[in-house]
Amino acid sequence: MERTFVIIKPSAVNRQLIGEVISRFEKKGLKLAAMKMAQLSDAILHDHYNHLVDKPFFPRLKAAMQATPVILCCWEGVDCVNVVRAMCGVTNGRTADAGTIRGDLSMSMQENIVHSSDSLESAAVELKRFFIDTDYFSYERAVDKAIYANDEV
Ligand code: IDP
Ligand code: MG
Repeated sequence: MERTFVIIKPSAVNRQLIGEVISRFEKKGLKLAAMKMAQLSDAILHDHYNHLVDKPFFPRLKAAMQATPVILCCWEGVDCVNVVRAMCGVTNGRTADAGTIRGDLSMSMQENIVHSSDSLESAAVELKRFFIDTDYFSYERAVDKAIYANDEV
């Protein structure tokens, strides 16, 4: 089953939205495969936001990502990389569609509640960066048979 990587950012932790974000993914039918709380180091943020390290706003972004511990999650489901990305909405909370996490919960480009992997390839790289093999759980839920038709899984 496909897996994607999510960070529930300090903007969500500070605003007591951890449960709201997890609840949206859970209600959608995605399955939690791994989850932990972490204080992100300079080194891991340089890797994770490597495409942004030369931007003028990077020091501010790094400080914002270190403002509180974050929640790291791996969600599992059919096509879940694209499903989760669509549920998060575009980067800027002010332009993200209503109904998305950022569109409903954020007014900011930087303080946008959640990170999610943007492709299958980056999901694999990001999951390796933040989790080790023993962090993952494989289990059956009572609802699993109600989430997909037989030919979808
Ligand atoms: P994404 O999170 O939608 O994939 P990216 O362009 O990969 O967006 O940027 C990563 C994160 O960096 C964003 O979620 C946001 O928190 C922050 N960021 C991106 N562009 C800006 C900016 O112009 N100003 C401030 N923060 C930004
Ligand atoms: Mg990105």
